[in-house]
Amino acid sequence: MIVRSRPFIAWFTATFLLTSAGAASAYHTQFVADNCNYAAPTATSYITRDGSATVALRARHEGYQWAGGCWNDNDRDDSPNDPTSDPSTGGEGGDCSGFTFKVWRESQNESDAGFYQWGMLRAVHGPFTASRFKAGHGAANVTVAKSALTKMDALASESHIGMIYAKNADGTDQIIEAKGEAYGTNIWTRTYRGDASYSGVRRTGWSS
Ligand SMILES: [Ca+2]
Ligand SMILES: [Ca+2]
Ligand SMILES: [Ca+2]
Repeated sequence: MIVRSRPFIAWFTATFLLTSAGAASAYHTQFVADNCNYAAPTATSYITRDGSATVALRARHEGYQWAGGCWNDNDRDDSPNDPTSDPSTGGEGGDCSGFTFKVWRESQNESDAGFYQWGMLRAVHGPFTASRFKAGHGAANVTVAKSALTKMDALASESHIGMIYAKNADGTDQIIEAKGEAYGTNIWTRTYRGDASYSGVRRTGWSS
């Protein structure tokens, strides 16, 4: 028994240490610390719906970070399985409102409706929660009837916001959104338009 137990203990210890190391590196992947920057945004004179869709698509298949706003474009979640609802985990991705803020080229100054291009790896969330977008807060944002919504407008509830990538014939939409820690950022068919808890929101000033 003694002869047999020693390898078992060694195996168990090695496995336990590997498991612990894996868990430790999944939490605090250091994505923001290792990859992101705080460069000033580039002021631009316009915004187009097709251009913003292209910007949004780069975030597709990347991660989700509560209160985050920095991602790369390698089509994998570099920071999976972080604790949820923790703004300090420093993982890859925007949250729903941070993603919308960047795609809509908004200013951190809420009274400025101008266009500011933020780099993909620029860590920024902006001042708006989903609830505040829903209420049309900020000079750049207005509420609109859901029937008037078009590509790259948004549907927002008190706790979530997603942008319309395409409308489906049956009244649902293909929504591009930073959905959550377990889901990342992607396009899904959603019924937000028919859901009374969601309202229509638009970024003002599209040139096309
Ligand atoms: Ca991508
Ligand atoms: Ca990634
Ligand atoms: Ca994450």
